[in-house]
Amino acid sequence: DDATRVYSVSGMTCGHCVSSVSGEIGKVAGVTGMAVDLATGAVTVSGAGFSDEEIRAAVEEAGYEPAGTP
Ligand code: 9UX
Repeated sequence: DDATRVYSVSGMTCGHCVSSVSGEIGKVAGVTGMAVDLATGAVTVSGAGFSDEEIRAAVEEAGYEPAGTP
């Protein structure tokens, strides 16, 4: 099922942070698009078949902290 979910990520402070997080989330199977808002930490992920756990793991892999929904 297609889904769009919003996650909150703390610790991103520059465009390179955004690139790192986007790169890792982009590796998750089923992700077809994302938008990272540097100012708010809101990370919107769209696609099908991905899990919250996979997204959180990708955020941690990139070196940032997944938090609750913004
Ligand atoms: Mo920019 Mo982000 O120099 O951790 S990469 S602050």
